[in-house]
Amino acid sequence: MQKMKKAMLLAPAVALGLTGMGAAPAMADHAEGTYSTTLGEVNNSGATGLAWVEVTGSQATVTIQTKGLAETFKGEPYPHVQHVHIGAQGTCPTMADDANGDGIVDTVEGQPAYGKIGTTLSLTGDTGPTAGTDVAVAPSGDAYTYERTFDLNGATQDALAGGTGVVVVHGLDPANQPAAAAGTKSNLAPKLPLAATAPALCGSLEMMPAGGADTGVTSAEQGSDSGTATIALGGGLLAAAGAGYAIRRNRTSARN
Ligand SMILES: [Cu+2]
Repeated sequence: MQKMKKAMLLAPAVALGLTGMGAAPAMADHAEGTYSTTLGEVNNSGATGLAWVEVTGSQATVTIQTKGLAETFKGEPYPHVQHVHIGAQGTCPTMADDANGDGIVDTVEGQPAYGKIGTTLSLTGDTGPTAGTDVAVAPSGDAYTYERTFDLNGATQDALAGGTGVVVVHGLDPANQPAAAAGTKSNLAPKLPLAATAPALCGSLEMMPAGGADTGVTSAEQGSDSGTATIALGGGLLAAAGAGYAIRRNRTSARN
């Protein structure tokens, strides 16, 4: 009798998914693993980069290295808003996606390929889509290493697990772009020129094979408190790393 009463009391909580030990772990773990991508240029930005997303439970540690991005904007370090886009093809746009023919694939024109913002890769604070155009929390300059660990929202976890997560770094140098880049306002942040929010780098995140080739590239920790970390590079990514990246985590950009 006592047992049955307890079971009846538990039932509604289980149905609502309120029990910590119930269905939750399976949901939380489905995206676990390390995802990586080589970031390729969009809009002839001339930039290059690499990105990793290590998911453990609901936590993600995101590392992004960039080179060759726009350096300054009105005399200040150029802010590069960056996101994990989700919910579309999981691919990067090409110039063929320049729907209005102005010579620039803007952020909206890229959405059929990479989707909308799932996670904002900000330096501090909110990592949701609403922080997407907040240049005050974006890494900046022509080359940076970004690293941050934060709670990854469910929609982005789902996209990673489904193979539709795409890292996009925004912000073009108007000097290297067609006139529309400077003369047209952004369709995302109307106070900014189109170039400021148009994509400059893009890469589709793919899960790295578990137990895959560990090349033993060990990060040189520089004043970090997180201990020694090793980035196991798959064969393909290692080739990309040959583009001249020192694999290191010096937290020059992420300040939190
Ligand atoms: Cu974006």
